Amino acid sequence: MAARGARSAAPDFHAEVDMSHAVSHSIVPESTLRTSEVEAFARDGFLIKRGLFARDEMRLLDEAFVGDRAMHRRAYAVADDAGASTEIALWNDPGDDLFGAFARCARMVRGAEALLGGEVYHYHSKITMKPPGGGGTWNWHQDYGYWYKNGCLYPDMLTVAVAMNAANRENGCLEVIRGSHRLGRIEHGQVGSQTGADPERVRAVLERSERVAFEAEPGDVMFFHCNTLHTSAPNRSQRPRDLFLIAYNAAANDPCLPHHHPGYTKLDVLPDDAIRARAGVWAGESRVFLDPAEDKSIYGFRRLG
Ligand SMILES: O=C(O)CCC(=O)C(=O)O
Repeated sequence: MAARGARSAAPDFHAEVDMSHAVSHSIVPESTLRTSEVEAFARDGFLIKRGLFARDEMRLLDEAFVGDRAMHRRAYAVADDAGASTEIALWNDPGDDLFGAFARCARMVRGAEALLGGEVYHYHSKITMKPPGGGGTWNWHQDYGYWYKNGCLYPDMLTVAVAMNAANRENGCLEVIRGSHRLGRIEHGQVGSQTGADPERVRAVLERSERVAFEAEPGDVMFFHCNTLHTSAPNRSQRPRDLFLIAYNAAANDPCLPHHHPGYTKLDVLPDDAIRARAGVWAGESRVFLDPAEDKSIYGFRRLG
């Protein structure tokens, strides 16, 4: 069978993979995911892995996040439908520092490959921040509501959300609708300054489906499909709520349009111990952050730095 996205420089073995059935079984022997977990992802559109990252690894990440001032200076705020703002810093190149080690380590990449059925590359990384007593709503959306417009032809993409602090409904944890990836792509339009899913459609889906809160401890992760509807509420607590989100695209799904995220770029996968080996290694000013002015899928932003 010819590989889809054939102009991709992806390795040949993808020619054997029919991505439309990609989530039904694992072809990635190095993955630590069990077949039952791959099946759960195919059924539910998400998979929660508790403690994928150890406490000491999360302490290193927290130290980097607090200490790396560039991350905060280059963050920007995006308004929700109620006029409150939620904050984000985003970059395309995973890099070779501690943040890059999380995005490139085998636990993450091989997991994403097991769930998407073949090689993936790093599409982008971001940290979304809701400070104590603040932060707005991420209105209901599918990530593919954004990424479709970027020329990603197939929904063979996913995001891994890494909880950086304890999260529950009070501080605005991530919430998903079980099975909503099977709806296909819903119409998206402007909601506040965000791209949001058609609110009428979301209401109807919510009446019929289970809403699941990703209540988490640091180091817990949720893999979720790019068509899984998700949201998060403002932070009504006195604790921060920060989420490290790493998006992967199937190598065979090289976007057909140039846009503000990369096309297929071979990912140099690191062993899992690369995180501890990069303790205190932060890219700082050398990281190239996305300038939100380049992002056509948001309708306004406010620079924070
Ligand atoms: O930070 C969150 O709660 C969700 C962020 C999100 O959905 C996104 O960046 O696409």
